[in-house]
Amino acid sequence: QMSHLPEEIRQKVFNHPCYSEDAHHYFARMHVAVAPACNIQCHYCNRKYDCSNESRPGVVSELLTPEQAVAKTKAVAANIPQMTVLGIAGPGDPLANPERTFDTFRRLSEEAPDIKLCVSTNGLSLPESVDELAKHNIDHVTITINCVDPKIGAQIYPWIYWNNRRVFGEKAAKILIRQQQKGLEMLVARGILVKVNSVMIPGVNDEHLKEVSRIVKEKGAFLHNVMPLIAEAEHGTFYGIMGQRSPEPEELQDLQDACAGDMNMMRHCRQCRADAVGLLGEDRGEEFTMDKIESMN
Ligand code: CLF
Ligand code: SF4
Repeated sequence: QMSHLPEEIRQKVFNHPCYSEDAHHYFARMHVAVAPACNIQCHYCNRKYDCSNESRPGVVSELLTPEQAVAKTKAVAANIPQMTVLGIAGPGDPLANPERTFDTFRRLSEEAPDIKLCVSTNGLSLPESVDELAKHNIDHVTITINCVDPKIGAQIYPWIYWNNRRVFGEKAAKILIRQQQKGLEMLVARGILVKVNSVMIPGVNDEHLKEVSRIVKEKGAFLHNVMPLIAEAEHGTFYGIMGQRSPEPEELQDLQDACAGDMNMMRHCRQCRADAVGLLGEDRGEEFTMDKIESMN
């Protein structure tokens, strides 16, 4: 998969466990859950759990202050030598918590300069955040883009919080889509690598995601990660309650194959917790809870 990429991108992603399928056997990532708030509502989220734009729903991460996040990063880096990437991916939207997110990045770029920084976002606040992201040397951003059509968007996002008020339905979806696309273009123009995540929702955006894949590739995203919706009634999400089904593994694979004609596809995503630690699929978060870190010193 890496061999399809231009050399300059290959240099940047060879040790990023999400961005290179080969790398995920040898290099580890960690997440720090410093971002509790969110500025939109997705029908696959009930906000009690980690942001499902990047994570498996139904999981609750330990919320950290930026200071605790740095202590955790140092403890993990000292114990897991393969640790190359730190991501902020929740439990809400990192860019809806700009003080906490950027304070964490600022401290880390000073105190742990060898670690690559990564962030994932729903994209609503992305355009206004691009300068700040570039300033902190973030060279990888993930945007969750589930649609480019507001009619479909209105079936996924009931509302967004925009200019201090709630906006609903297609009007909301239109603003979100515009911000995501603008953010994508701005990041690419700065040379910041963009991966796009999409949640595959059968009967809602499954066919549409082929168009999404084509468009984000055209705009310069270098990797597309189509993840399955996980909708279970006990998670209390709108989709869960409404009985919306998750895709079958074969449906997901067929869609990934259909998109792969135009785009590099990620197929090894593990839908990590917002406080995940270690190699993908080997979550060592339990070893690095704050009370354990404090007792290490
Ligand atoms: Fe984390 Fe996400 Fe960065 Fe990776 S995870 S912020 S890009 S460092 Fe990776 Fe986990 Fe899938 Fe995310 S396997 S959920 S794609
Ligand atoms: Fe939930 Fe994440 Fe969607 Fe916000 S962006 S509503 S935290 S899934």
